Amino acid sequence: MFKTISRIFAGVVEKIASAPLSPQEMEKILTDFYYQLVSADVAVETAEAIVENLRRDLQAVRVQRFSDNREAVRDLLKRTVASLIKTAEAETLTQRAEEKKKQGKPVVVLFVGPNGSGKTTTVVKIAHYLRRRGYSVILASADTFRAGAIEQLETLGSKAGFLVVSQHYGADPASVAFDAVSKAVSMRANFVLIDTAGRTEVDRGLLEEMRKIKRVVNPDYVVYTGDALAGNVAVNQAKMFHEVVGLDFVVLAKFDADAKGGSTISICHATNIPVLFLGTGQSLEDLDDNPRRRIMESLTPT
Ligand SMILES: Nc1nc2c(ncn2[C@@H]2O[C@H](COP(=O)(O)OP(=O)(O)OP(=O)(O)O)[C@@H](O)[C@H]2O)c(=O)[nH]1
Ligand SMILES: [Mg+2]
Repeated sequence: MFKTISRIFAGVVEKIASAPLSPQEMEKILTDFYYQLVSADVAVETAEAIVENLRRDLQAVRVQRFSDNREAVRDLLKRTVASLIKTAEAETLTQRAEEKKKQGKPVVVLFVGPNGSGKTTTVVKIAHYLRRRGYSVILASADTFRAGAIEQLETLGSKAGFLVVSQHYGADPASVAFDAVSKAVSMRANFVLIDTAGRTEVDRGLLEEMRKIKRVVNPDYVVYTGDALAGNVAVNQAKMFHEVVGLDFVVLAKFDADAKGGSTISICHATNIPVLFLGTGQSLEDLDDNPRRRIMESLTPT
């Protein structure tokens, strides 16, 4: 995980800390660093921000001092990345549930994202996470589009012991979501997690449908499930979803398989939407509720 980025970071630390550098030598190192980041799936704007911040911080504390001081350079670089990523606390969800409980209402969370990014798996993992913290959860299968999608959620969800609200293929997803919310109100469930169909910028109808679901159920949160493996494309996809439907949080699935690491950092930085969880595998437990710690730890080579 994050092998490439952590290697690049280790390399730049070594170069900066191994000898006193002239301003020209330092500039050359920073330029190389920039190109290495871009080749590891870091979005251009994010790579620029990392290099700019590092340049500024190095100047602020004077370069000469870093000769043979790897620890200080490493810390500086980590702080640079830490300042660019934005994460959220999972307690946001549970606190909201406590508030809504008083009103006799569930917290409604709508999951959106591109095809195959990990939405359905993430929905069930988060349901499991919330249940372990004492909250009841109902799932809604609002992907009435892709063949097999309803069965997939029903199988995963009911195996884990959740009630899955569904209709037939071709049914209006907003109506499925509405049913699930009504059911949650009558059962006094704490959460309704709505799984939706994967869509891209060319699926005009599907994008409009996503807006309709939002209009009908007025979710507390819209969560974008992004694929950490999608590289630079992932950043543009997330921005597009944000424009069309408005996002509150990002969950980055397949973090375990992201050998480069660039897209994770870039999605955090470029969308400016906080990351709530990281998906770290295919089983129910593979969900990390401390994305900041996990990302920062991954930056150090093992
Ligand atoms: N390694 C790994 N695989 C994951 C993770 N999350 C999901 N997957 C896998 O990614 C594949 C797609 O996951 P789904 O949950 O079906 O994705 P989706 O976004 O619902 O897909 P569509 O409904 O077709 O758009 C499955 O094989 C999952 O097991 C993760 O965090 N790590
Ligand atoms: Mg799905």
